[in-house]
Amino acid sequence: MTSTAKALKLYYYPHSGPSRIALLTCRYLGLDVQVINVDLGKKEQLSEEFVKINPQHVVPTLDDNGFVLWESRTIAQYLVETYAPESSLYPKNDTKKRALVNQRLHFDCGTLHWKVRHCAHPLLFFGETVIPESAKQGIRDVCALMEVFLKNDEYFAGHEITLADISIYCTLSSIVHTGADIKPYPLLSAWYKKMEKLPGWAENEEGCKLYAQRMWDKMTEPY
Ligand SMILES: N[C@@H](CCC(=O)N[C@@H](CS)C(=O)NCC(=O)O)C(=O)O
Repeated sequence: MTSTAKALKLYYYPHSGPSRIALLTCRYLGLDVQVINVDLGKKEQLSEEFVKINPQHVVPTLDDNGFVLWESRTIAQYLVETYAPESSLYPKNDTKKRALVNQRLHFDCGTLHWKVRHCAHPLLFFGETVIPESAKQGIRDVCALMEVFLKNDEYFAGHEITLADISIYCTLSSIVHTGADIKPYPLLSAWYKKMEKLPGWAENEEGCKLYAQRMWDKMTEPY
């Protein structure tokens, strides 16, 4: 781990979609953050130093002047509530709007992220060399569902970008870079293209490329 001092520290690994959710939220809000790389490939998360900070040893982990927090979407919510409470990223005054953002964040964490993991984990951790067809079907199913979510709204929780978009984008882009095709879903594809304007987009791309390469290194046939 390498570091230079700043109040806000983000323990981060670029391949990790959840890490990128926290980073892109910082970038969107223009926060001055010290990004500290924790190389999961080298198991740096298990170092005594990091486990002392986060006994669950996961990235992303935020350290805000001694206040330590993990879970990417919780970090994103905390950052908006603390540093930009008026931001439309996480609507404050309209409980219905905020509830919709929350629902989409839980959808990302509990559904989309798990579908992506179902593609990745057999290869990354269990010696498989081909993404199971059931996992690819899971991605198609969840894309079809997201197409429905976008039927009436330009973004995932209304007509403005919210944390839901950042979160879903960081998760989905990992598997798109690996080879999943979202062209059959026109609304999702159009939304995905719009996300190129996100602050920190290039950093997300960089991380996705590393993630995809790690997958391709294990794959004996294309996605
Ligand atoms: N739900 C968590 C997931 C965090 C997570 O599992 N991070 C992985 C990388 S994507 C990690 O740090 N794994 C290392 C470990 O469990 O030791 C979040 O959204 O932050």
